[in-house]
Amino acid sequence: MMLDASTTDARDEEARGILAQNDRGGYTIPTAGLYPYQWNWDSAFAAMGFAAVDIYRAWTELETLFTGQWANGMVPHILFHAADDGYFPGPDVWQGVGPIASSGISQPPVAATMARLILARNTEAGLPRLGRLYDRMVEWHRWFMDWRLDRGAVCITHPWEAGRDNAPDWDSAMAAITPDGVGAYTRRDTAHVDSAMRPTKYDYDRYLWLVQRGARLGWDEAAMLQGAPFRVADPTMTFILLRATRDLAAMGAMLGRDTSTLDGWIDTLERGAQTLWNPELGAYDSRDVVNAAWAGALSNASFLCWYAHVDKPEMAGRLEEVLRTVRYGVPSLAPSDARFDAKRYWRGPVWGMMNMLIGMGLTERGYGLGEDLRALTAEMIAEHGFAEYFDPLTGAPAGGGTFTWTAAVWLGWAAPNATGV
Ligand code: 2M8
Repeated sequence: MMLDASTTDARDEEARGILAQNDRGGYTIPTAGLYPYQWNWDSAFAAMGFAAVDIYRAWTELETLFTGQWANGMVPHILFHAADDGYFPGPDVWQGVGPIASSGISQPPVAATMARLILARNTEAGLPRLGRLYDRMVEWHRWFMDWRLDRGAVCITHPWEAGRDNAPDWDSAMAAITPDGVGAYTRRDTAHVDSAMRPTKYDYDRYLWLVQRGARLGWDEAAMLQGAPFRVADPTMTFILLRATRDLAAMGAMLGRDTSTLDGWIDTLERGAQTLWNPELGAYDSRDVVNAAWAGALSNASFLCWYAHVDKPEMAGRLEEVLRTVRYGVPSLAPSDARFDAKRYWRGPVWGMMNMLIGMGLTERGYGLGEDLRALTAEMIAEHGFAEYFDPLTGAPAGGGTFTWTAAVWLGWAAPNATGV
């Protein structure tokens, strides 16, 4: 379907309005109410969206994110800049040990890739800003290489670290946890969003149990590694870190830096990505390191392979199969999987930013499916608005509304007028 100019213009305007409305001065919240703080990968997407409007504001978004970087290089997944009791768990539960109140885990490092896209829009304006961020980005990537690898693949230590919170990828690892002593708590997310679209209490008990363990150990990575109860090698992290490290190396070369360390990391991560190939599933999958089990999940993260410039001929066929069963792009889980749930968060819905990363990769690798995915995402947003995520069968909006990364994806990639990717 071709989008008409008036619909496109109206959505452009709306998307710019959402970024402005969620801007808290130097950083952007994902959406008011449900997520009132700065989230790591949301912010990187926001920066990419801002670049279509104001290139300087785009760099500021990334700079604010890195003000939360810890001494060990980690960049937290949430920065609690200003107290807000609409979100749980807050800073008192996390007890982060960085320069500003934060969580104690990270999130998929899309920042270097988004920085490279922003830089390409205006290199002259961007180079000095990048020059100040570059070493911090390298230190963050080094932290992943030091603390998160298993056979070269990147592991998560908490479902929230992958950003795909309740994906079936973590089911075996979550089942092995007995969340004793977690205590009473009040969730805030289900006050904002229908609980059928959110993780269950079973999930939340385990999420909190893992947070409490980290806080008790002062978020000391060496201490947390001993007897680690949750460690899953994940395609989201592995493909995204591999891609981001390539982009960081390319930017390092532009700045005249020695990138040999980054080149070594790229080799390691390329080998690591191959350890995520599950021959039984015939696709990239998550690998539970503690319990030595495959997830058996054909997810949207499986299809990030092209984004990391990792080609496997079977994957295009797998993607076509999945796309035939849905309306609007890559669902977070293949509908043929018995665990598929069209509205429940990372167990079925379509996410605009995942469509973007997959689509970028496909286009870069010469697959026409990349443009198809862009057009489908544009239609989905034009018809159903700027929701957090969408039912892949009907497009019905789900989760939070007026969502930053959906607006950013529209402005930077999906919209007919977008020129950012
Ligand atoms: C969701 O995760 C947060 C915890 O980090 C939550 O549900 O409370 C995920 O979709 C995550 O990927 C995203 O960054 C965050 C904010 O949009 O929300």
